[in-house]
Amino acid sequence: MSGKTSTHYRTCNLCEAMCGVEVEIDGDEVVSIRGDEQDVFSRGHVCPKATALKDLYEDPDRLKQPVRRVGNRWEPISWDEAFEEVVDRVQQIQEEHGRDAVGVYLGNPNAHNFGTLVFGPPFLRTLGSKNRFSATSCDQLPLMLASYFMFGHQLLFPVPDVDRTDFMMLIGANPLASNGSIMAAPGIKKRLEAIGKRGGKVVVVDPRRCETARVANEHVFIQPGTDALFLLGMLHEVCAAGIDLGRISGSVKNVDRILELAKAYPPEESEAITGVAAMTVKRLARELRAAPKGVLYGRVGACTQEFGGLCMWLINVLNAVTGNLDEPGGSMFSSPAIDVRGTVGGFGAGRGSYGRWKSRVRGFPEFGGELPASVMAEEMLTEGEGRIRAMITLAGNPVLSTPNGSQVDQGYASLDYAVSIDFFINETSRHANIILPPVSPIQRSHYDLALYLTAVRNVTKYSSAPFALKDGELDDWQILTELTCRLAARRHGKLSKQYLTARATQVAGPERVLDLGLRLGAYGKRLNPLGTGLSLGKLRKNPHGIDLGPMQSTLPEALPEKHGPVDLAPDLFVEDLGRLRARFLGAASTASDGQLLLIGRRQLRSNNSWMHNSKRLMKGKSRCTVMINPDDADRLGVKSGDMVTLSSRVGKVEAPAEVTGDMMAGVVSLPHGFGHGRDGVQLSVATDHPGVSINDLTDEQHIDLLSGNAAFSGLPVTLRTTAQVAAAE
Ligand SMILES: Nc1nc2c(c(=O)[nH]1)N[C@H]1C(S)=C(S)[C@@H](COP(=O)(O)OP(=O)(O)OC[C@H]3O[C@@H](n4cnc5c(=O)[nH]c(N)nc54)[C@H](O)[C@@H]3O)O[C@H]1N2
Ligand SMILES: Nc1nc2c(c(=O)[nH]1)N[C@H]1C(S)=C(S)[C@@H](COP(=O)(O)OP(=O)(O)OC[C@H]3O[C@@H](n4cnc5c(=O)[nH]c(N)nc54)[C@H](O)[C@@H]3O)O[C@H]1N2
Ligand code: SF4
Ligand SMILES: [Mo]
Repeated sequence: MSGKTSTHYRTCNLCEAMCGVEVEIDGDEVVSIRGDEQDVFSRGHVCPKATALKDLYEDPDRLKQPVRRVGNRWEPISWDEAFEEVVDRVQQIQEEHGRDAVGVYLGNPNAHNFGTLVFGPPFLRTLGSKNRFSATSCDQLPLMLASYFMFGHQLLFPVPDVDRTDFMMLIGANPLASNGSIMAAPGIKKRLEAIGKRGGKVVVVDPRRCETARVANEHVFIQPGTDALFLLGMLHEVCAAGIDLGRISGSVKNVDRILELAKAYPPEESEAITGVAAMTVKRLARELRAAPKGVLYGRVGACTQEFGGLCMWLINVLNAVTGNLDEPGGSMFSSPAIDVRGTVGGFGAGRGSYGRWKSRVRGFPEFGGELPASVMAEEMLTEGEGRIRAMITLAGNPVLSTPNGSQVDQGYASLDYAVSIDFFINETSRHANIILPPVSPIQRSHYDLALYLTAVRNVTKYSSAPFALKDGELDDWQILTELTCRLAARRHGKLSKQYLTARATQVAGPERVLDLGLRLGAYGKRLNPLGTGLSLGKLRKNPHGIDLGPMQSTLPEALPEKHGPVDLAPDLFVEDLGRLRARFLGAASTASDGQLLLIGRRQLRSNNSWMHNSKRLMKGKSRCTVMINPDDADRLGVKSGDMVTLSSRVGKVEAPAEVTGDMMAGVVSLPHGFGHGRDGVQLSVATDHPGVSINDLTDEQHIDLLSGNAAFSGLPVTLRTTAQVAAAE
């Protein structure tokens, strides 16, 4: 420490809220982190995780150089040796068994990382494997599928205009814990409260009275996994009362098809299944229609269920037929400074794709070049031609995050070779032969290429790197470009177009790419040095960000030409209604006798599976508890604090019960991201608070057959007290 501190402004990369933080720095030490009051987007808001950026940076368990596994030991090796070995082995396996023999899994932090977003795709192209997986199919895949088929682009994310709406219904979202998702809105609590203050209403539809439900005007309990039926009931009522497409009526097709199909779903028919009274559905439909500006918003709880695709489609349809699609206060599309949906600046993220190839074992269609994570383990474990023999895992922890984590664990253990690009030896990377660790997030420059697509205001901000990287420290983008160059050289020679392009990309580096993207974007300075508008230089001069104004109506211009008008009723979705009918209408209950339905939950002091090594965040009593309704607890003889065992088709876990009236009867909740007790995990704080993994219960066969998304919610489980289990055994 020099005793001389300096202040550095940046964006917190941990969740989608993109809060501005003020970081006090002394030499290469982080002295303090607090909210940046001048940040144009977050205005000082931060959550308890912001300071954990410092914990991550200082974490003694964080790897600072590549390591190679030798039996149960890890030995440090040089970057050069590590890159050579990885490229050798990948090349050898692909030569012997085909390109698809090396699989890839991309985790959530990639969405927060400019380097991996820009330099990951060239690496994946060079690798050329069709066995690509990501956290998307455990998350927002149904939303992207709906965007692809309705709007023609997988990244045309509908964003609720929370700051201007009069009626907002949140379905399966708990932004008070998650800070919002596909709705970047720092300080969401205030924004939601403001709706009520201006005379509007917030309704939360959730099987748990979650933190957001407590600040809402109304909370509606719903039986997990039945939201599609609830939404169809809403649609029935709205259509019967008369629809109004408003300004976009000329840019929409298949309206008649919607009017026709809506007739078949009166809410009276589904109330016994959803648990939402028909009267309530009718009233909510009336309130939505009557609101000057209203919006339905569905997230993880609505996506990760058996009919997630239908839910996301119906939410868009309801927003459209109430005149709220692409209107201020409704469901809008952002206009970011760099729009990866366009082709300008060479970003050109694809429109999307569906069904170009299928998974080998279960025949699931690809979406956007990826197969569902639910089939990943079987692709490793099922013998035969085309089996995955090696994995490259980039910023992901599928052993804890994907369905049937124990099977994924086994799958990884069965591989001939595995590489993790990660800074921790955790549940997944412990299977790696080599781990390539990037620097910690606070050490790099930052620009949110992906998340501005989901921001409730158009904003833009760049954070420079606070410290110069030391010898032997590499960032993700450097790891990826080096792998790409070496693989291209090995495959095509150093005079090949592939190698030369890879090298040129590496030499350009992130800042040049970013500057070009900003200049060529809608607010850009272009290439004219005297022009006004955005450039990297301009962002450097505005370390608190630049506000580009509220979301604007963008239809029909935003629709890709090839696609034509918004398709309100794509065949794929309409046909899936048959599956919904077969599943529920006619059948009495979704759980067999004595079973409960499992849902997950997020917690403010946690972030998926990888923030449990911060002492500051982990202090206090265990949060990995099974929440259960008092009536169920009475019936099953369970008291708060009792150890209970949950079991499903695929496994069982044991955790303390927490009896609470916040849970709907018949439903239990366990948070995800825990389960650090596995052998070989080197996270000293997390392993002291191991908890259990909900994904040792979730089932790779319990999925949304339409989208391939994991159906975490609504899984039938059996609950017994540990004493009952012992007596039975
Ligand atoms: N049951 C259940 N399961 C769920 C969910 C649920 O609600 N319920 N939620 C799902 C959702 S929405 C998601 S997004 C997934 C998340 O699933 P994953 O992305 O697979 O898991 P994470 O826990 O986010 O793991 C991130 C990994 O990246 C590493 N990492 C962090 N930052 C960086 C970085 O900058 N560079 C590199 N190279 N590595 C980094 C961390 O050490 C960690 O190992 O989980 C899903 N799983
Ligand atoms: N603190 C914290 N913040 C995070 C994360 C984190 O792990 N911790 N993860 C980040 C990630 S990767 C994501 S994707 C976002 C997710 O952000 P959100 O979508 O807001 O995620 P959750 O908090 O899991 O909220 C899902 C809600 O759905 C409810 N639910 C479960 N099943 C059903 C159902 O069948 N129907 C209905 N209607 N509701 C249901 C749950 O009870 C829960 O309240 O959060 C991000 N932010
Ligand atoms: S809400 Fe918390 S974790 Fe999310 S960006 Fe803000 S400070 Fe970071
Ligand atoms: Mo996520």
